[in-house]
Amino acid sequence: MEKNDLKGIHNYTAPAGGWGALKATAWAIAEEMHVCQAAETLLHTNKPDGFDCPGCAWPDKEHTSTFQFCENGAKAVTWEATKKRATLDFFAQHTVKELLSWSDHDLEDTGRLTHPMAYEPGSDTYQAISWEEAYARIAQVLQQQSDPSSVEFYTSGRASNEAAFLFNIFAREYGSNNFPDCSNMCHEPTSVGLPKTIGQGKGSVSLDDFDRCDLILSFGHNPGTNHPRMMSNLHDCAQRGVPILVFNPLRERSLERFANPQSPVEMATGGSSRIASSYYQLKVGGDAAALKGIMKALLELDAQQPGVIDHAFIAQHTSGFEAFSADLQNSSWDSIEAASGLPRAAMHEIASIYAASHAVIATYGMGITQHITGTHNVQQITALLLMRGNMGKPGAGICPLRGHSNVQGNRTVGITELLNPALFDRIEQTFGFRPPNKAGHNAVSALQAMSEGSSRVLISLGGNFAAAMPDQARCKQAMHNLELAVHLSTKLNRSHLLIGKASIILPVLGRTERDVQASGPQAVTVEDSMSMVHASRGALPPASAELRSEPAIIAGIAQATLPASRVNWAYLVEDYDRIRDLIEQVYPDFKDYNARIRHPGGFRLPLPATERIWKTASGKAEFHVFPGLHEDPEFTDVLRLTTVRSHDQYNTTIYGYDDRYRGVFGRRDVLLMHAQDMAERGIEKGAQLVVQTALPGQTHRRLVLTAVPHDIARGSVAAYFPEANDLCPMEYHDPDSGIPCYKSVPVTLEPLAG
Ligand SMILES: Nc1nc2c(c(=O)[nH]1)N[C@H]1C(S)=C(S)[C@@H](COP(=O)(O)OP(=O)(O)OC[C@H]3O[C@@H](n4cnc5c(=O)[nH]c(N)nc54)[C@H](O)[C@@H]3O)O[C@H]1N2
Ligand SMILES: Nc1nc2c(c(=O)[nH]1)N[C@H]1C(S)=C(S)[C@@H](COP(=O)(O)OP(=O)(O)OC[C@H]3O[C@@H](n4cnc5c(=O)[nH]c(N)nc54)[C@H](O)[C@@H]3O)O[C@H]1N2
Ligand SMILES: [Mo]
Repeated sequence: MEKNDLKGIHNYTAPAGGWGALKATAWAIAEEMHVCQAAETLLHTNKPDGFDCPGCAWPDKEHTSTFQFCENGAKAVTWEATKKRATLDFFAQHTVKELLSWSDHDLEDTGRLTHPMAYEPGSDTYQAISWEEAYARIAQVLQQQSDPSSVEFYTSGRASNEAAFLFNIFAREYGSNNFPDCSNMCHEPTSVGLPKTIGQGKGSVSLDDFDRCDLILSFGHNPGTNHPRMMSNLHDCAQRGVPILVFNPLRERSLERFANPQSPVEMATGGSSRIASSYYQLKVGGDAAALKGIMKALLELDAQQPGVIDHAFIAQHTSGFEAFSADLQNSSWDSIEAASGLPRAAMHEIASIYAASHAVIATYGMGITQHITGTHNVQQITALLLMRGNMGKPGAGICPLRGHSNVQGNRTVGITELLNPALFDRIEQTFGFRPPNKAGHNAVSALQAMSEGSSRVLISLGGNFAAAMPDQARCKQAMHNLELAVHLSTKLNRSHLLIGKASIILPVLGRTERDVQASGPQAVTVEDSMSMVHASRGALPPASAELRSEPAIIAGIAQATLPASRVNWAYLVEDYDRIRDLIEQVYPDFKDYNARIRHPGGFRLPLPATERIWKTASGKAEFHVFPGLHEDPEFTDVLRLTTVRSHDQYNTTIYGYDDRYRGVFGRRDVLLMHAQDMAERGIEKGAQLVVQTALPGQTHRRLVLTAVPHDIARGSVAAYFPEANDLCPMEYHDPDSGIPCYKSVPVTLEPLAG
């Protein structure tokens, strides 16, 4: 690693992974856990009789293989299984006002929450209450609401299927369809865009397809940090000689070179493998234009060499291709180049590589979804695949990289604000009540309702809603407006400290911990990003004797709130098999649920597109024209700010201050910029800059950051989430999916005065 003259900034030139990753794991363990317990715990991660890693939603083959080393998985596990505790004494000694001045890292670093607590305004502290008292207080506020749709039920994607299902049934019986959830900030464009194109809101590939593909197109994700177990699959593909084309404005080290900690040879010899065969540094927000360019080049190639486009597949399986290709023909190369930041020659080159391949997987993450064109972006990737029949055949398909380890499962078992008469019929048949006939709120509309005062209560099943959302000033005000906030959490975070009239923290068991109910130890289930459902069983003793499981807490609140409930809550919680039997009644895809999760590796939910069955309005896979190229009207002299995760964080959980592969150490206050963009503006390395949102009426949004030259596309700048969230206004979201545009905020820069 080369030193740089700016504090904490280095040039990282080694491959990603390797011994650095092993060292970082050892450090995380030493910091958080007793070493013997750590070894035992990590060996239980992603095993048939163990717990599902809370780190990400990437699948494991059969869930049976030997221990898969994963640095960031180890951090996620040890952060939860930490020996540190945020005790009642701690809360007695620190007022909420004081804690608000602490960093996100320091808040969570206090350790696991140990006791149910309520906010006491007199002392401005959280103080112990009993579980029964907590349930009674929550029930009282809920029962007093004249309109049940004034209550928001937020879900973060770590909740199990069992917890999410009970949460959804409780909310709907209570009378609310308000389900803001972390997926609204994450893969909502996938959930909205894919059903309209291929008839399912989920990916279509399995791990076996990675063994059979002959080309991978990787758009806007950073797997060395966020899906480290995927690196093994990419590494295997690269070693087989599969070209991997990467589309990313930042040069991410793990997508260039990777030393696989699973490979004894690479570890012993200090060797590494190339990952990307070509790296295309398009502009932030340039994907839709780049995709159009590639598809336009493909049409041109087909005119010269008929057969490049799979016309037979298109005729038999798709609709809308004529209008779609006419739009491509009408888009000019000049405008495509300007909007994508890629030269025409690159798009021709990509089209030729694509045309020579027969089984292609396209992978994508937040670099695609968190845009005003997020849904269009997803649909353009699908269109590219459809043009050569790369859907529903071995080695081919679409692979959205889901975020939280069970975010996909949460949606499958009912966390959705949309009215769904077929689902409501099945809920009515199963439980004897019908959910209300009023569409609910997603994350953005929930926060709008809270800030306007029409929503009065927030119940959060995990997560850190107010810190993860854009527009921090609005989030704070929205939280302060509430009559009651209830947080089911493992650790202290900022949302807990934004207090309205009343606030209650309920400490939960984590994935790693034993969950024992009346019938004995319980397993929960989760769905990974390839639609495999499997069991997860914790192994560690609970962090505190007071902890309760998420299903038990939801049942406790429900029982207290709805004395005449149609659901026998206590009975369900005694044995989670009973919850799964009900999930199966409401969702027939879970047929033989309890039997099938007892097989190692679990089972795969049906994915019709994998069999070329298209559950769309037309019964075919559909091409959707994206009539534009740009994110939104261009502004003069603006840069596009993208907000990304460092290597040392899990969303709003900040493990530490290093971002090893980007060469940033001990700080997070950086604005990564292209050296020429700095030179043109007379910005020196290390200059303090005021970053200002350039959207009309939003120029009051400002943040001071330090300019750091980085290998990033011209016209694009990057900063860390969540620090930069206030630069993104709530209204700046994709109109189709509602996802906030965290990845392309137009900004201007000024030197900090003085
Ligand atoms: N260790 C760890 N693991 C995690 C998480 C974590 O925070 N830490 N979070 C989990 C969650 S909830 C999620 S959703 C996933 C997130 O996983 P990712 O999708 O990898 O998340 P991001 O860090 O937001 O990075 C997105 C990538 O997109 C690139 N990018 C930015 N703007 C653009 C653009 O306009 N176009 C293109 N093509 N690329 C762009 C960035 O340079 C970056 O490489 O990871 C999950 N796993
Ligand atoms: N600017 C910007 N903003 C973003 C993003 C971005 O890329 N840029 N990404 C967005 C994305 S993809 C997502 S998914 C959201 C994340 O939004 P959230 O899911 O709401 O946030 P997290 O930071 O994952 O939540 C962390 C908290 O979850 C709690 N927790 C951890 N484990 C458990 C558990 O097992 N049970 C319970 N009940 N609680 C638990 C802990 O108290 C911890 O403090 O952020 C979004 N915000
Ligand atoms: Mo996410």
